[in-house]
Amino acid sequence: MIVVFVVGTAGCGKSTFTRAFSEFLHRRSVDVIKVNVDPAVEELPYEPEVDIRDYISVREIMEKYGLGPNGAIIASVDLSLNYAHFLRENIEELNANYVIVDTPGQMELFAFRKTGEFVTSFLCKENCFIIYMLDAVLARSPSTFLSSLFLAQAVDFKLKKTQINVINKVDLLTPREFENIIEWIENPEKLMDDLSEETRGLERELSEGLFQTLRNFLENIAIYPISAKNMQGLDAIYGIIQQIAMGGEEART
Ligand SMILES: Nc1nc2c(ncn2[C@@H]2O[C@H](COP(=O)(O)OP(=O)(O)O)[C@@H](O)[C@H]2O)c(=O)[nH]1
Ligand SMILES: [Mg+2]
Repeated sequence: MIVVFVVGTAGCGKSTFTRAFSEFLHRRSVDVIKVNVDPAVEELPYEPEVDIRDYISVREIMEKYGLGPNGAIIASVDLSLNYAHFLRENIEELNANYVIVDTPGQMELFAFRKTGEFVTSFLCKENCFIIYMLDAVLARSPSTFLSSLFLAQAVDFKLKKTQINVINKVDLLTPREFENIIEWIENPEKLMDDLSEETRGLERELSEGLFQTLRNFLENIAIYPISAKNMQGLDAIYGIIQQIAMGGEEART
């Protein structure tokens, strides 16, 4: 069983990707299920086979603990831990080849609290992948691209699983913007040049410092451009997952 957790900032396209990638796998006759672990989501673009909302209701938590909507969302993500064993039983019973786990809208509630580390390790023992999703629209300038990469690294550092970085919504970029991003991925020096041009004074010094911190990382990672909307780039994601899962390597991509 291969388990893929989709993680990224609110609105980057995790749920849309969950739908798109499950459709992609389904068309290849791969047995796939979709798991929603976001207790606060109201509408999903797919029908999950396993759903935390069957166990937790944000509305009930608001009433029971006298919380407002924000407090109830935080509490409900934390309370998900108590139901993780139900999710695991449900997943095991379905015994699919691929499990795609769509994580909470607010990434920080999942990735940077105990919940994320616990749930990812509890639901997956081997062949676990984190698809870390950057939002192309939010990464169009050199400095926003660099800060998105820091977030990707922070998640890798926290969750410690095989992480595949993707940049979603490339269908919304102009050809020029798309070219820039591909160039920054392939040639970090170009990113540094563009950062120097974009920033001034202290900000430039800071961006140079941050760039140097990430330099090794930039030279060793791949970031796959995709569009969950029009299913572009999904074959590359599938290819890399299969390659790592079959090879059994502890690859860092
Ligand atoms: N154009 C475009 N829009 C996208 C893409 N992926 C997601 N969206 C849109 O972005 C918004 C947020 O997507 P959603 O999947 O709910 O994000 P989540 O919060 O990360 O689960 C929705 O309006 C989606 O239709 C994409 O690849 N291209
Ligand atoms: Mg979502």
